[in-house]
Amino acid sequence: MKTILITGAAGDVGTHLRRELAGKYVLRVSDLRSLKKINKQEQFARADISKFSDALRITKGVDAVVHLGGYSVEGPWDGILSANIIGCYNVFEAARRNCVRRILFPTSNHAVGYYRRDQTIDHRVYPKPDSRYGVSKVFGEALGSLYADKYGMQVFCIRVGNVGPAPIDKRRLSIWFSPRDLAQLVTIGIEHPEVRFEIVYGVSKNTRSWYDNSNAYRLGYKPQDDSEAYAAQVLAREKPGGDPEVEAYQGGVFVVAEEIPNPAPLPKRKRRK
Ligand code: 15L
Repeated sequence: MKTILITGAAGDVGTHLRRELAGKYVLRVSDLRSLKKINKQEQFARADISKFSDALRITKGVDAVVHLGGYSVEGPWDGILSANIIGCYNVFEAARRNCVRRILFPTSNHAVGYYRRDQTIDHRVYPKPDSRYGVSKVFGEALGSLYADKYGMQVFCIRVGNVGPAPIDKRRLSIWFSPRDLAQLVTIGIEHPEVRFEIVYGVSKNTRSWYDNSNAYRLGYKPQDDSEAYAAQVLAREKPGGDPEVEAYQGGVFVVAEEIPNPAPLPKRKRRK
């Protein structure tokens, strides 16, 4: 059985993924925070990926990395820099030094959030990040491209929409990613024999999608879910009006967001006396 490192395992996406992949892989689950529950066939490795020594330690001896760790929303530049730029570099470089060839990088719809909602975009479009967070995801994609070309690593970038049991609002009807579709696409990223450098969209087969996800389909992705089943109830909850700027762009509120507090703050360290 392959051993897969999941960084940022305590977050929402990590929690869904661990549940869905249980029993298929040995999961080395890593985070700054403690995990509420550690399952059988999971190994917990606490790490601060902004420290290279931690990144080296957790990537040792694994078959692939799913790098979820870091800020998952807009935030202060210092935090984005340390977790998503330095941390991301550390994970790629540590994996390379530990001869781990395959990295899955769950990037984000916010790497391309400044495309308009009336546009359909594919994996070849020029990045248009909608936030500093989005810029950090573009950085990770670019780093993946470099490590694939320069070092022959196998890099699978998933521009994740919104993962959850059901779509939560109108925008998410276009970018919803059900947990079982997430698990299917991640499994393709781990197992597909011909991955060199790929960008795919991490979304279900949503009727209202803004993406041409043909690259994922080419690699065998067959999503099982469509947000349309929830559309009536989601739209009934929607308030009329709204900021035209937010409504125009795929990134939604991220195009106007400034510094949102980190949902995964560093644990308070005890002061040394
Ligand atoms: C993301 O990239 C975030 O990680 C997630 O928290 C959601 O905000 C999602 O995008 C979204 O666009 O809904």
